[in-house]
Amino acid sequence: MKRLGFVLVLVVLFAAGCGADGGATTETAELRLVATDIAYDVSTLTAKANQPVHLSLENAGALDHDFSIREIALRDMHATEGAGDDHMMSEDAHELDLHVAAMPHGGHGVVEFTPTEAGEYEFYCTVPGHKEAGMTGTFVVTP
Ligand SMILES: [Cu+2]
Repeated sequence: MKRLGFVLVLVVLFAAGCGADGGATTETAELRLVATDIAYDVSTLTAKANQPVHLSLENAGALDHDFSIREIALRDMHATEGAGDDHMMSEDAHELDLHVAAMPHGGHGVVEFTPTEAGEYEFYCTVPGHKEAGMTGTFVVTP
C-alpha cells in the first residue's frame, strides 16, 4: 500500500512538471456570477489577458437574467449552455461580443472565452430595465 502511494506521488509530480514545462499553459480562470432579482452578487470579475475563462452564470431569481459585454477583444468563445437568444432582451444579441443567459429558478449558463486585451469592460444584464436597476459590473482584464 505504501509503495503504491509513493508511485502515485511520482506520477502527480511528473504530470505537474509537464504542465510547467509547457510555458504557455495558462490555468483557466473559473469565474462564477449569481443573478438575483434584480442584482448580481459581485460587481467585479477579474481575469488575465490571454487566460482562458470559464464563466458560470447562475440564476437564483424568478426573472430571466444574462451576462453581456458589448465590446471586448476575445478569442475561442463558445457558450456551452444558455446561449439564450430567445429570452427577453433590450438589444440585439448579434451586437454583443459576449452574451450568456440563465433561466429563472436555478438555471445556469456557461460561456468560455479568452480575453486578449487588458482593460476594464462593463458587463450587464440585457433584460429590459435590469441594467438601469443596477445589474452592471466591471470585467477587469489585467495584462
Ligand atoms: Cu437581469
